[in-house]
Amino acid sequence: MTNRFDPAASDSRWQERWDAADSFRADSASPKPKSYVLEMFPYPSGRIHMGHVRNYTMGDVLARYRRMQGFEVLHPMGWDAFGMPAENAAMEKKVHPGDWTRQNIATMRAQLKRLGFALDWSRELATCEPDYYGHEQALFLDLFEAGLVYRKESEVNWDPVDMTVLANEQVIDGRGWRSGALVERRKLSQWFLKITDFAEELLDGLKTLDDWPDKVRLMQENWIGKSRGLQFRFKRAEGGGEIEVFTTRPDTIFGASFVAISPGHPIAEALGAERADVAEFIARCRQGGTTAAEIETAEKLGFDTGLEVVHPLDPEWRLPVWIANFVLMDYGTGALFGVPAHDGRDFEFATKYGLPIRRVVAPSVGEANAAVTEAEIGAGVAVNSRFLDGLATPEATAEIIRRAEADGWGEGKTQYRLRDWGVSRQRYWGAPIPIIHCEGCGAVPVPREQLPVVLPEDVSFDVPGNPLDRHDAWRQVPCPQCSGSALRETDTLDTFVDSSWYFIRFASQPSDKPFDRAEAEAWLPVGQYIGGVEHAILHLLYARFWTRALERIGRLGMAEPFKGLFTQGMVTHETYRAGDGSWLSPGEVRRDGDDWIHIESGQPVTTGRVEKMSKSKKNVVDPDAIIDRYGADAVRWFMLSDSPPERDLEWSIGGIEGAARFVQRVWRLAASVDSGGSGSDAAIERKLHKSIAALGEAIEALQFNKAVATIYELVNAIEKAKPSATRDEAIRTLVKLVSPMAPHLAEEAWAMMGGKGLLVDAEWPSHDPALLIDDEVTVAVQVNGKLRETLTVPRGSPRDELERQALAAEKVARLIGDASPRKLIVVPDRLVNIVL
Ligand code: ANZ
Ligand code: ZN
Repeated sequence: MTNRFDPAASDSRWQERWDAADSFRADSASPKPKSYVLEMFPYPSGRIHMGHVRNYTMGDVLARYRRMQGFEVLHPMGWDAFGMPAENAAMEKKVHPGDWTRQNIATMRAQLKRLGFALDWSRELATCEPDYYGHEQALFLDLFEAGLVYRKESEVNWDPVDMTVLANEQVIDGRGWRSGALVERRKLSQWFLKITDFAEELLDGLKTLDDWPDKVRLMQENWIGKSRGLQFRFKRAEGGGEIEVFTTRPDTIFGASFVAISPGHPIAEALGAERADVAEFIARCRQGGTTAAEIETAEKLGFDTGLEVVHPLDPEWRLPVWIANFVLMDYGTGALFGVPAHDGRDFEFATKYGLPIRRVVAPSVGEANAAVTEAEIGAGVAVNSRFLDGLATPEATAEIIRRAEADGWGEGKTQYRLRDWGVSRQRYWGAPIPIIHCEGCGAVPVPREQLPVVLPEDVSFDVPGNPLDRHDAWRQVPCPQCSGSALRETDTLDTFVDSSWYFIRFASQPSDKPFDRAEAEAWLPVGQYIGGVEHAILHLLYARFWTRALERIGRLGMAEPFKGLFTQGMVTHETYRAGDGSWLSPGEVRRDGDDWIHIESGQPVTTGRVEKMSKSKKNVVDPDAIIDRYGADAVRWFMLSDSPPERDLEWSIGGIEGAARFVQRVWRLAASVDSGGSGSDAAIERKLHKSIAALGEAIEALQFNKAVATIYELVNAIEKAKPSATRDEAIRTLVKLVSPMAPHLAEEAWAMMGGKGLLVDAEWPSHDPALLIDDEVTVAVQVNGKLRETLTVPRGSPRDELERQALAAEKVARLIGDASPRKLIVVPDRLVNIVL
């Protein structure tokens, strides 16, 4: 029984023991210092994948380590359970989104439990349950009352065949993903959160996040996109009216060759109402998706309105007004002046429509007349710009802003790329927005006592569109204000809202309110947050915003929700293809010498690139099958070992088998304890203390591969050592040290060695700093102050011993010859200087 560790028997035994002892329940009232370790909660897509395993193992090591260090640890798990895949499944498989989601949660929860994560399951939550989203609705109303929520017309992707709104990710190459129809942009009244009110704060706050990766901070900074510029007005040449524009390059004002307005600009719309050709053009612009990227890359389309404006610095200078598809309505003023020589989009536009291209910036004054062959977007000096000529870009910019302000035709302005957050989704499987629309009273909040607004269960997905729109029994309600007949809002909240505050609800979950402030503040901010870099922008920005919004309305006393952030790399795997190009899964192929063979057909297989595990490439490895074969600890160990955690980890059979063998090596050491050794072993003792120190440092820094390497080294050293009491003690400590990574093995070994209680409750070993210091020192030997030799001697060697060795050293003896030293200076452990 003791010669092999048997995960099949052990894993579940210890999981049950931890459960029974409530080992991982986080006590908010505990007097211990608190530590909140959180991994980004999963979307319940069906099954756990290796990426989850890697992510959660990292968090688990940290959580278990902190717990052993004496912290009260909060390490929760839940489900980001609303979202489109559930509706797609409903349409394709005729299952209710709720059934599909809850089934997936059950499967994935069971899978996670098999990995033995130290999670407080008592705090598990699923965002699709009314006891979560009801509180979210209350928070939404809090923000609504604080003026941080508003409604406005905004464009959505409209599928004209399926007659439904599409999410951006459902628009593929400008077409609806199911119908294949060309997508149109349509205006709908939608709900927005005022994240732009926090743009400066969110930007500033980034500076305080020292424990975040620089790249994530930079991505957020770019997303917020602060730019300084000039907002000013062009007078209409026809008399009456102005067109206001925003520019970040006022210095290029003498290079303007046209003014462009968005198809949604009021002037464009007014023209469209009068003229069929304008209306037709605007309609053409509306084709294609609503993403900024799509608008950016779409072919530039323009329409010359025939209107003109006057240049603000030259009353004689007229500029044509065009309607252009690349001008966004919700940025700046929805209008710009085009400078083809110095802006890529303007260059493309001017080239296509034969508009002038005039250089007004050059590397030097001497190059004022160099030809412009492509847009030169960088800074330089102003040329062909009248009174600006010769000024460097920043000075020219400042000068124009100064004049505009002095003469009253414009103002310097800070602009952010960040837009308000549109949270309306025309979907069923989301949190209903708690608003009732009444013809007389307008948009009325659902009274608090009527929350949660629960999603109706009896819906069908036979017809495209949002089933809530067709559900009259649910929709038709009396107006809370006038009691007249009114209709519920049928839009649901963006699922990013759900994930913007779940970490607060984990910390505190009373039933009568979203969270208790004091309890939440006892845990927050999250000490260490771990997740994929794909969430570097939106999720983290929205969660930061939500936290600040709660702070502003006096609900929570902190500005930033996540103190430390770590983004882990992906799990990758080789890909395989059959002769006909179809993908093959790892289970369908086998190795044959240096080649791979398709097991079923015996045909050769081409191996492809190592890529992120994905269903479409069939290069996934199912965690369950691997746990069945090797046990939880081997999987955990492998997830931590081969690569730095921020980098990709390539899955390999060799890797998992190596991990499984290592688990057995530790087991054999544990089994060898008390096999008769007595006496001490100073070398092993030092190795142990160095390992404890190095391991702690590695885990604190989340360098799990280094942590693993430290343990490997320690195991190697112990294996080589002769039996001794020190060795036995080192093995007992080793078992504690591996426990955050391989907790089942560690418990089993601990029990076998006669350890008391559960190992999870043991204290983390401490190291003796004195033992970190090497016992040998290098002593310099100088002759007349010049280094001639070095000695390696035991630390603390006596003076006369140092003198003797120094004088006996070959080089030194040769130098001294027959002379007798006048003086010998000895600095113990460091230096012997012989003065001749
Ligand atoms: C003149 C100009 C000259 C510009 C030049 C750029 C280069 P960022 O930096 O991202 O804030 N712009 C203004 N409003 C716009 C809108 N609604 N849709 C699309 N583009 C718009 O972008 C600011 C620049 O984007 C502005 O500066 C304006 O073009 C354009 F050599 O004005 B610029
Ligand atoms: Zn009413």
